[in-house]
Amino acid sequence: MAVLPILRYPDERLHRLARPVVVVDESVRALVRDMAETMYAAPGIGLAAVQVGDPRQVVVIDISEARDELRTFINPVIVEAAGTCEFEEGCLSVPGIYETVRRAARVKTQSLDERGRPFELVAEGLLAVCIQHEIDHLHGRVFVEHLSRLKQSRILAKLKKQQRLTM
Ligand code: GNR
Ligand code: NI
Repeated sequence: MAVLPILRYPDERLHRLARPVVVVDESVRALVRDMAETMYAAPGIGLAAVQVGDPRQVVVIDISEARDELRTFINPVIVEAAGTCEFEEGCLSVPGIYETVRRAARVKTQSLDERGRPFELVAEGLLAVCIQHEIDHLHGRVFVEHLSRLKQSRILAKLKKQQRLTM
């Protein structure tokens, strides 16, 4: 097990399309374990493999208070979406930035679990927000890309300043 380094926006690798997992084997399960450890250490409520530089369609989420309800989504797709909601989001790849994003209020997803078995999940509230945020990552999209261009350029300027201060 290992805590992996998390890529920071605007890293070009965060904008690549993730590839579907063909066989859920031990290497995928090893990635899931490292991603879970990385998410809990951060701490965050979700993590997509692209954020740790892995091109596969793998997501882990745990929105529980006790941090003991790990959910794994392999090749997740949204098959139904309804309603809209607005939620203040953050991202481990965009540290220190919190902005309101509008998304579907309820989604139905189809995925494989860590044993390669298909499962469906109907989600609402924070879980629905988080699943959409993570599936965006698999499509090379970071949450700030839902914001106005003005907000995006302010965020980029702020991140560049942060980076100068920590160098
Ligand atoms: O830890 C996280 N918190 C969060 C809060 C509101 C909406 C989405 C998220 S996901 C984020 C972790 C992360 O960056 N996942 O990709
Ligand atoms: Ni994120």
